[in-house]
Amino acid sequence: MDITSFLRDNNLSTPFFALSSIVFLLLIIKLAKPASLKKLPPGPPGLPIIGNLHQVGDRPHVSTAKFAKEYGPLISLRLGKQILVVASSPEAAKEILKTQDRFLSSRVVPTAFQQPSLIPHSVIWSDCNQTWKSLRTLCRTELFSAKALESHSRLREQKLSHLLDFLHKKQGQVMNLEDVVFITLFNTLTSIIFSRDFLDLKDVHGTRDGLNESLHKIIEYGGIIKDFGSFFPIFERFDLQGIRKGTMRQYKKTFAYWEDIIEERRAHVNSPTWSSENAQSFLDRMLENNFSNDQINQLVTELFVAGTNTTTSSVVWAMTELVRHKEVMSKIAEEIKREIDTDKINDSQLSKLPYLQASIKEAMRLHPPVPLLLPHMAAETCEVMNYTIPKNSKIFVNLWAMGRDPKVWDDPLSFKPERFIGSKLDSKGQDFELLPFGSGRRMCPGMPSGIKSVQLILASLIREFDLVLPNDVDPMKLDMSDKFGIALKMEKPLKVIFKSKQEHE
Ligand code: HEM
Ligand SMILES: *[C@@H]1O[C@H](CO)[C@@H](O)[C@H](O)[C@H]1NC(C)=O
Ligand SMILES: *[C@@H]1O[C@H](CO)[C@@H](O)[C@H](O)[C@H]1NC(C)=O
Ligand SMILES: *[C@@H]1O[C@H](CO)[C@@H](O)[C@H](O)[C@H]1NC(C)=O
Ligand SMILES: *[C@@H]1O[C@H](CO)[C@@H](O)[C@H](O)[C@H]1NC(C)=O
Ligand SMILES: *[C@@H]1O[C@H](CO)[C@@H](O)[C@H](O)[C@H]1NC(C)=O
Ligand SMILES: CC(=O)N[C@H]1CO[C@H](CO)[C@@H](O)[C@@H]1O
Repeated sequence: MDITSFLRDNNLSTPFFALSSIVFLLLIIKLAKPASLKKLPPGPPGLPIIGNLHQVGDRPHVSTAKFAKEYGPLISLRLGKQILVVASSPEAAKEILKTQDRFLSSRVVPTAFQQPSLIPHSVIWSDCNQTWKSLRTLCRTELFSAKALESHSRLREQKLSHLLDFLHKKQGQVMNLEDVVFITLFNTLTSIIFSRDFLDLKDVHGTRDGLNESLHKIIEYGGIIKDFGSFFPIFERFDLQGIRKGTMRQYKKTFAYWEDIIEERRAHVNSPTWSSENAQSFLDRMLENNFSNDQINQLVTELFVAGTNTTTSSVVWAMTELVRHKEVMSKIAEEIKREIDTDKINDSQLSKLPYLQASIKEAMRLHPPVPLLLPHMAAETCEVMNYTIPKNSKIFVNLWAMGRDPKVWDDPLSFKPERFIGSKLDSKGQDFELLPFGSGRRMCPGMPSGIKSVQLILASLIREFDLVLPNDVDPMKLDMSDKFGIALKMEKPLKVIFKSKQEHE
């Protein structure tokens, strides 16, 4: 039967025919519609011009978690001109960090770090290009490979000994855990890079030394949330808030601390008698690769910024939870006593401490040091969970929200390391429920070093000290609220008294 006889036989009226043609046409248009016209992930309605800017606040991990509860695991917000997409479920995280990793692994560079002389040498802020690849390769082989970690274990253990000796001497006094851990980790890293300590435990408030202050200021500038240049690109180049200028000032102060060391080692490395076996430090390796001072300064500062603040945050949050949960603390202490009989704990013994490891995972679940990962950016428009993420959108993965989601975790707000005992769930980027280091091509390259440091410091402190809160404060009444920065920190720093345990006096 041909179409005309079909129409005649069924006595279809002209209006019906016209209507069906329209429907047919619409269908074609819909099918042919390019992905970019599909809809954005849902999100709260915003205001003209500023969009949702006023709704994000200074704890974006918390505000976006609230929106996710209402609008689902993939939401979008508009911050001025910028579209922000936030993933808040393991499935959404997997789509972004695995399935579409190729398209969603560029970076949005905060105003602070948009320094024309330095940004071309960045590992953290480069797109996934040749610069990024070769810097990550250099770091992987020279800093984070099993061989590199082993060759640095002596330094790590030495800095830790300094910390333990210092705390034994200071026992009974109130200490700020964050400060002493930060100094220890910082000196470990500078020893690996420059064969030198830059901070001193005895000068714990950093008054004598401007380096700590400058680094912290760089981190603060980088963490500024109300970075208007990035929301309204027409203002970007004016740096109205002085963020870019301020950061550069601190960069210059920071670089001055190691300028002489670079020149001295450069002379060595360039001398005719130099051979690779003479290399003592990561600096020597960078010089062997013909790095300019700008290249060295940028990489080193990025390693300090990415490596010390995060690791300190992990130690402090874990210790705070352990102070609150005495039964967990005692179980760890027993495990250490049972498994380790040497004078000092070394790297290779950490695998014997599964309950300690479970406790660290549990602390990272509740207090991910980098709660939204570092900002990713879409290099291409692409589709995630049937929504469109337009090119140049900024993307967050909200680890904090996933860690506290009852759909993902049983009794999510309780601190229970037991949940990881006998479970295969790990924090190394394979299990999308727990991603303190991220996953995929942008995953933290420093993870092996970060994990070892956190385990070693916690194990040693627990083994040698009882921790007591000053003024008999009830541990369960500790203020656990957090503050968003490059690393999530406690609103009120943990102040504790270290008491040497009998057998170690
Ligand atoms: C417990 C400690 C640490 C945690 C929780 C942590 C976490 C993270 C996270 C979440 C990211 C971003 C991943 C993403 O954007 O998808 C990251 C990136 C990075 N981390 Fe770590 N990190 C730690 C320690 C370290 C250490 C010790 C170093 C080096 C000394 C380091 C160097 C870096 C670098 C260079 C990047 C940028 C990688 C890139 O953009 O390709 N991190 N880290
Ligand atoms: C890599 O990306 C960064 C920033 O996006 C840029 O400054 C740098 O020049 C790029 N490197 C190469 C080799 O394209
Ligand atoms: C480093 O400087 C910051 C900010 O200036 C300060 O709060 C902190 O206590 C200092 N830390 C150390 C370890 O000196
Ligand atoms: C560094 O420069 C020297 C001299 O210009 C050259 O011989 C050497 O091959 C370069 N090394 C690297 C790793 O590029
Ligand atoms: C760590 O200590 C154990 C026990 O003393 C020893 O067998 C092992 O060789 C040490 N490992 C390292 C890397 O020092
Ligand atoms: C996306 O749409 C397809 C086809 O309509 C559907 O089968 C699939 O379940 C959807 N996926 C999600 C994550 O909603
Ligand atoms: C844990 C830790 O060291 N946090 C620091 C990270 O940097 C910010 C910004 O300066 C500091 O305020 C934190 O104390």
